[in-house]
Amino acid sequence: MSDTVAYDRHGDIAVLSIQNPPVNALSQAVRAGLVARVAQAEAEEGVRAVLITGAGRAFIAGADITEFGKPPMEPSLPDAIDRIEASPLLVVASMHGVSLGGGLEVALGCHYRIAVPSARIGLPEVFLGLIPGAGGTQRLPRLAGAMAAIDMATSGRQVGAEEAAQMGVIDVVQDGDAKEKGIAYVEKLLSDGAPRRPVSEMPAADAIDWDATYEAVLARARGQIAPAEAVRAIQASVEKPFGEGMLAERQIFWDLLKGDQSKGMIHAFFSERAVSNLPELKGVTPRNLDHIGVIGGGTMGAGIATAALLSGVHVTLLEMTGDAGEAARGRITGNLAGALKRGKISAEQHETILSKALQVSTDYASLSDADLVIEAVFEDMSVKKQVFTKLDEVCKAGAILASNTSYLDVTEIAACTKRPQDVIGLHFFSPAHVMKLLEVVVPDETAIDVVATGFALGKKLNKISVRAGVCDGFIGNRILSTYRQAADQMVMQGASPYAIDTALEAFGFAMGPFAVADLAGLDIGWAVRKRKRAEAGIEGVSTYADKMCEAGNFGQKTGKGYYDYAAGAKARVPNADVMPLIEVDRAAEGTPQRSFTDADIVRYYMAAMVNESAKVVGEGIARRPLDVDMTLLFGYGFPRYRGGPLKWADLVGLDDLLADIRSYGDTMPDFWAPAPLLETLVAEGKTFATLNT
Ligand code: 3H9
Repeated sequence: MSDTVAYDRHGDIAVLSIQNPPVNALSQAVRAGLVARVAQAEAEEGVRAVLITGAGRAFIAGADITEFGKPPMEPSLPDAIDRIEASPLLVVASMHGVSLGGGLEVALGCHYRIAVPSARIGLPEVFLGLIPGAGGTQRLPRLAGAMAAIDMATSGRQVGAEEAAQMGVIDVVQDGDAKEKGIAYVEKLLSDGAPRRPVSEMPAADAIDWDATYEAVLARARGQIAPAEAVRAIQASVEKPFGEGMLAERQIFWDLLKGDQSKGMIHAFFSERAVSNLPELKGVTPRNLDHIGVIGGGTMGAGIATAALLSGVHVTLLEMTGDAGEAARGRITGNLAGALKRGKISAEQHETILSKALQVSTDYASLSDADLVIEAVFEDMSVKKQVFTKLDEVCKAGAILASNTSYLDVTEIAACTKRPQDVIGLHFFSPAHVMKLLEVVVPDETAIDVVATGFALGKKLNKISVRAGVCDGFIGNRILSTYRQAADQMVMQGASPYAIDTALEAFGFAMGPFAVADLAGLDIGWAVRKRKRAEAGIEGVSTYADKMCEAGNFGQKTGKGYYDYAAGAKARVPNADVMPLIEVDRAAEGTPQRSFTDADIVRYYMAAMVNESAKVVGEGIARRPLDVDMTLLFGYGFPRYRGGPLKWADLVGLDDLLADIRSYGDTMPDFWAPAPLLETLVAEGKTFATLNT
């Protein structure tokens, strides 16, 4: 019989212990094992109760996500849980670690539930574009009420044992070993003569205003459909008998599983874990990371310092003057106060960080002992080179010298030092203590343990780290620059920035490109354009975007950009000065005008993004398509339920996309030159996913 569910006797109790490391996912073997072990307990002389526990660090983390998309294998999870609940024996769950999704559903199929105080329960299926599919939406409302079930199933949040007990989901919370406490609890239930108590036989929860709740959840989910569908499934638990409610839940679950949103989110789940997992780093020991230096205390430097301090690292921040140093300290203090307010650190940690872990200095010599120094100074090659030359002089042997540049050539920066093997790019995203993405930019000469240390730093700082090769803009900003140009092309061809933002926000981007530009500051792009024109020897050019900046409109920070923010950042309205400036450029360029539907806008923008992404992968700047997907998801507001640009491309079909790219190229052949990798994949009938392994 199955080893994935161990069986022990403790007097008249059969103890079933799930053993499927690392997190006891409910694979087919576990489901079959549970059913078989319950039957064994029923058949054995003298068994009066069954206790279900999880071996290792969790009760059960849910259905086995790797089985999704494969042909169904018997027994199904709902059938296995029905079988457990229907047992004539008393069935009890003893929970520790997490009980998520199908794991909580197994516990809800038991007649009683005990948990240790640190246990957490949750229905995270929405993060996979799904709803609970094994009775969670039917049993949970019967115990906790419709509103509590809706909260859990639509937010996916984890609930601690005490709160779960107050909700009526857990019967007893007791500290100690889950198995031992579970056995003692079952013994007590048996001696008290406690009856079987199947949740499916409990009365349904009270009705609520279903349509209003559905609409509210739908509006909050920004295009994701699963949360609102969970409301409908919970509605079925109230309005239909248990069996029919289960069928309704099952139908919704299967429809969602077949849909693109769950495919995108499941791709994101696995890619998020795979992205920092580079085969060449296996077995490579990272260097020390106890003391980090940060050069420059502006928003970026202060953010990086904050992230490092929050992860327990000692930071020395270097500024040019005492005043600038104090301003930097003020920024970090403000960031830490935010972390304290949100409960990320305790008052004591806050105090220790400010009094002991942070040092502000104006002397390069204070970096002599740092294990790694990151510069976040002005984005200019000669300034960076001055900094690195100085660092090369003062830093100890083996110290890692990192640049936070977002565009510049890290190989060239490294070349001005005598230790190019110790130089790396660590591209954080602003605000660095909040944004999850870290691009680890690796010049050819960088030592492998330096790369490993970049990833170790990312892990320590709780970032999603992506390996990037050296090119202008690396992975993210290079692709951004291309799809931004596509947006600008559409503006010249007849779409307004507002129509473009609206279409792309409806597609699921957190913000459209022009709203993002306003947030980031229009002066940044202006400076880059001026630099590139100067490098190319072009003078006297001033586009509508330049004119907006010349008028002092840099976006949100000046109150006006593409939008007018007089009524606040969220109450943006189009800036009335912008369209007339655009009209002037359209007339001057003589670009043929056309109309764009929302779908046309999305297609044009996404085609540019996918094409550049394919070039980035084809050139080896990103190792795998999933590296691009995670970069866009965690750094650029790409909707998670679409998985990333290359997952999206696979889902919509590469041949149609290539045909569109070729058709856009009729007027701008250089910009729209198809990526060779995309052409190869189409010719071979393959998808980007085939390159992810
Ligand atoms: C569901 O239950 C549907 C049902 O309602 C209905 C069905 C009919 N399956 O995250 P970690 C792997 S939907 C397969 O690094 P942590 C993970 O990929 C499911 N594999 O550790 C990783 O593999 P690798 C609802 C899984 O300590 C390894 O385990 N449940 C699963 O930071 C370690 O994971 C969820 O959505 C799984 N369910 O976090 C829970 N879970 O080492 C999803 C994990 O090869 N899981 N793996 O990279 C989580 O939230 C976190 O993994 C957890 C542990 C909190 C459990």
